Amino acid sequence: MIELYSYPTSNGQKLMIMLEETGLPWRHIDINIRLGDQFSAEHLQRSPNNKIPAIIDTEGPGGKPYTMMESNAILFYLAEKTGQFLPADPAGRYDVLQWLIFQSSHLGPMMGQANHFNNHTDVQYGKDRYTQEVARLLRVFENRLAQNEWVGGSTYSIADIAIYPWCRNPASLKLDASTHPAFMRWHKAVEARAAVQRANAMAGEIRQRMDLASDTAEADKRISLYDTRDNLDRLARATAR
Ligand SMILES: N[C@@H](CCC(=O)N[C@@H](CS)C(=O)NCC(=O)O)C(=O)O
Repeated sequence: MIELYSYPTSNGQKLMIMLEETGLPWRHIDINIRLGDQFSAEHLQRSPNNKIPAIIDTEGPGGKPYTMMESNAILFYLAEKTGQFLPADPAGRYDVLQWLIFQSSHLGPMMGQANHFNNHTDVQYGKDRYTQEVARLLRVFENRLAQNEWVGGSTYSIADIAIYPWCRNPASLKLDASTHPAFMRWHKAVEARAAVQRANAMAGEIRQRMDLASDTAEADKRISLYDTRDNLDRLARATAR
């Protein structure tokens, strides 16, 4: 059984898709990042960086429970565990690994910064810098897909699973078939997969449940994900010896 400690953000959703794709038995344990659950002592044991998602595989390596953080490392782990969505040949594997790291070190962080500056600040410099960088990265991605059916090459892989939730809504990224035809072809193919559709539906339900919990919680329990000034103190309090 895979226990997924998460919230259905893009990084959470990619693991829901992978778990549905592989057919592994799994369950979702709500970590409400809008209520600060990521700073609980229990969650920090699973995810020392106070983030979601994390997993516990109750039958990990050697048949023992195994705990992991970092969504793309988890994708890699689940791919190796099941022998799915990661090519067996070395070149194919490294192709997938490159695009997996492209997602976690470029696309994800830059989209996060663009969202922050555009929707939560008045800082024009930050808005321009990150909006332009995201547009550039999406052009890199379009160029890749113009030459390959899937991100990693000729087969659907964990690289597609890692990137898709970040691009679920092409219109919000100003992408369409006239400017990004290869992306739109890929997006349609990903969304045609039954596991992706199941995971998307589940993500909607889980988000509704968790957002209701945080919206109805007392005001002093809620935290703003866009105001990180108290996060060092939160971490220090939770890990004080
Ligand atoms: N590189 C990490 C990023 C994880 C991450 O940034 N998680 C966000 C939600 S998508 C989070 O937990 N935010 C809560 C916080 O920063 O307090 C991964 O891929 O797992």
